[in-house]
Amino acid sequence: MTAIDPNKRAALQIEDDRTGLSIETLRRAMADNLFYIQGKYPEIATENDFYMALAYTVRDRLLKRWISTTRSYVKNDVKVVCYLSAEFLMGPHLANNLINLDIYEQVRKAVVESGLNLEELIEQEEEPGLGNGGLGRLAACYMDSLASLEIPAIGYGIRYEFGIFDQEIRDGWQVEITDKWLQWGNPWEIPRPEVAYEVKLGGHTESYTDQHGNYRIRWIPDQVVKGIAYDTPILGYKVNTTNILRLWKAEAPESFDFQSFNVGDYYGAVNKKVVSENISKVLYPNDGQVQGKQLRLEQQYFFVSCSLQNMIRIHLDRAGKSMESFHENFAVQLNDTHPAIGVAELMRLLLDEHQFGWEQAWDITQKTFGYTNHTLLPEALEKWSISLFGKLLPRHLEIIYEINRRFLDQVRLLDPYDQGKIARLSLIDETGDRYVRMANLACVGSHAINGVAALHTELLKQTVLRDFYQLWPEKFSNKTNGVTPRRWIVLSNPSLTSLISSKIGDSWIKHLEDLRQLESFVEDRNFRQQWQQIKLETKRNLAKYIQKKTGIVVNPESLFDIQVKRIHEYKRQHLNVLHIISLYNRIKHNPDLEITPRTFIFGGKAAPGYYMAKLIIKLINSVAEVVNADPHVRDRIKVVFLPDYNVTLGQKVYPAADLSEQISTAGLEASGTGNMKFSMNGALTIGTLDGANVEIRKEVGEENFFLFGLRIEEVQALKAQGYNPWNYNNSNPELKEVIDLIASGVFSHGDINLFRPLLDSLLHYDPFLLFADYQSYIDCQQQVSQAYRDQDNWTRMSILNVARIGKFSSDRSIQEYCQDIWQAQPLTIELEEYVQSKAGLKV
Ligand code: 26Q
Repeated sequence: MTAIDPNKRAALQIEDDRTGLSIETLRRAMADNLFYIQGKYPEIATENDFYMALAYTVRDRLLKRWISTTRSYVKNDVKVVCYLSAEFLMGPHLANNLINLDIYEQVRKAVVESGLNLEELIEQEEEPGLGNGGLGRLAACYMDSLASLEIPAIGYGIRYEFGIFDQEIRDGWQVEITDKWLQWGNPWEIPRPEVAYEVKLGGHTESYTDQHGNYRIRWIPDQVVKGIAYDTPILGYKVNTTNILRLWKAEAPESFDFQSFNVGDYYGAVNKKVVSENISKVLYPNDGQVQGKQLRLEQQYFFVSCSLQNMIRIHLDRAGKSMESFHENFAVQLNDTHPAIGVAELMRLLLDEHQFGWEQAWDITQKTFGYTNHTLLPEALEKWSISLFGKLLPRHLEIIYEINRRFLDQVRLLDPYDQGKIARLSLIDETGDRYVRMANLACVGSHAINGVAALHTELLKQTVLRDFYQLWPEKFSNKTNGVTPRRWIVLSNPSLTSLISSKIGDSWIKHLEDLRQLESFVEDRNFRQQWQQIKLETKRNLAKYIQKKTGIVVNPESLFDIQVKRIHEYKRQHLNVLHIISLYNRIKHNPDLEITPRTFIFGGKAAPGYYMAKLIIKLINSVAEVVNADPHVRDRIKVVFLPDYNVTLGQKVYPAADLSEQISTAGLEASGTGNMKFSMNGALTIGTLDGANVEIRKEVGEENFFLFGLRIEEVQALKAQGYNPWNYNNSNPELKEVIDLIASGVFSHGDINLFRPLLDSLLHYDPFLLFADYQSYIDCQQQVSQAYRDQDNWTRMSILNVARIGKFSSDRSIQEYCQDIWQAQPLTIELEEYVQSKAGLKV
């Protein structure tokens, strides 16, 4: 062996500290980052400083993979999936990256050797709450699966300065606190000030004749904002593929500052900056009711325009590429209608900036886009008043009129006499005030349209998108949602993960269908005992957390009955409450009643302007206050509302559940994804035949699922015939007693008016049919209680739920999207050692 040149030895050490995975290297790298990035040494460092040092140590290990990935994509001329979403609810990155890098254990040891605790450092991370609920979290699970399946992909969205509000409970009411997730810095993002685009707003259009004598349109805006890219690397599980989540921040362009400065209007210049920055300031916290606010349309257009301009730049930067082949290199998926303005924007870019003719531009546009619908609720269908739309996006309105003119001409040829159909298909709603219908724009501008569960897709075809389905049945398909087992089992439930892997190996983490092999252990007593033991251990952990956060002491041996999700009338948290009060009444009537002890756990945020949802939170807390304090109850039932439900809390909650509440009125929950997370962690479901519940029940077996409530056809029939809640109330004494008790003021310190709006709605015009499903729900809960008494058999059912849940991996969903909609192929990424040699660092 020849001696190593001392200069090279120094270089080797630098390289190793950035990429090495041995415990000693990780420990040294952390110490180094603490010093050189945080400017601290251990004696004065805060817990957060240590977290940052570790986060940068992990990020260093992502960067090499990221650069190799990007270079490979360019070299191989791949097709890239672009997932456009106004929301990405990613959850904390640190632990997830440790899992996907497969270095959790090494890092734990390195952290211990530094005198620290890994779990405590992980808890330091403030989660990026850039989404409301299901739709945003789905986008995050899909980013994990795309990378894990080695599919080239970019997630495009908005870098909100304030994400979903933090929730506090004061006197039983929800109080919203601004989410300052960026206050301690974000080590996972890399700002790319050079990746920036101008986005025009307002103004008017003009026509002109270009140098070839063609008639053209020019858009003269009255405002321009600049979008700056912030990139977060998204590493796949045990692969090198590292995709990008690219979020746009809005700023004022320098030119505007400069103009105002020249005329001496310094204040005006600064003010323009403030107005521009408003666009990416805050996430709209309502996930149902749409409001038609101008700022929301500005947000949507802003991120979509930046994203499409970015794709075009990437495309044209590739040697020999022209816009004619754009759709061969980019598949753009619209996550609901929030980015649907992209259809008009791509048309504008092709027509006005790239001088395409209409037919060719339209052909490229339709081949580029796919549209996923997430709701059937009419109030959630986005529409924008023509006047607002035309004021903000005058050129897009012209383009939409032209799309509509050509589209409706085509419809008239097929069906000239059906005026009703033409009015329904039109991109413009002219039934009253005129509006642009974003779902219609998304449908005509896409080659593929999908719902998010089998039932939901069927309903879409029969109801809101019926006319489009009749026109283009071939465009429609179902893509049942899925969730990533990396975050929702491996990361959140490590004990269950080891038990499963000790029996069947760990292939299931990438191929969730392999969990089927667990079926052969159902009759293994020892295995069942271990399974039960793990459930108890996770329940103890949650019990500790509950006590720390709420002061309520719960019994880990009781049945943990959990409903966590956004608070909505259609999700019927208040039906759950009616059951609790029914049990309470039974105990009051018969103090020695033998009932299965239960802990009812709720969590979820209400949209700040949704009064009824906030009243439901108040009701839950009020019932909790009375029930938990009543000595007659003797701890047989406990009610807990966990404040500030988010991804981090979800990771603690799903593993600890015995019973998962999925109790929406049939036909109203498009899919649900929490239902999948619970089941994956061995909870049994009580649920209606709604959304993905239908498919979950089919997979796990009807005997392992607690079904209740009206079916969709029965809901429709009941509504057609006229639903009369009074009939149920008057003929069901137990129900009447519950309602009367709430009305009496027992839960509101004697205030008989507090819950009146809720009771009025239930008794007079409840579209969610609580009373119609009440008895069926109560009976079904009785069966649950019975079943739970046979712990051994309950455990069998729990194991079978996990063994048969494989279909609901987001890997399966993404594979279906790739095959049927995106035509995207995987590309295996090899680590390129010469990355560093180019920079002159390799020895
Ligand atoms: C729209 C316009 C203006 C302001 C806000 C919005 C907005 C924002 C978020 C509208 C809807 C949302 C979120 C919807 C959502 O989360 N839907 C859920 O999507 C899940 C993933 O497909 C499904 O599992 C759920 O069933 C569905 O409710």
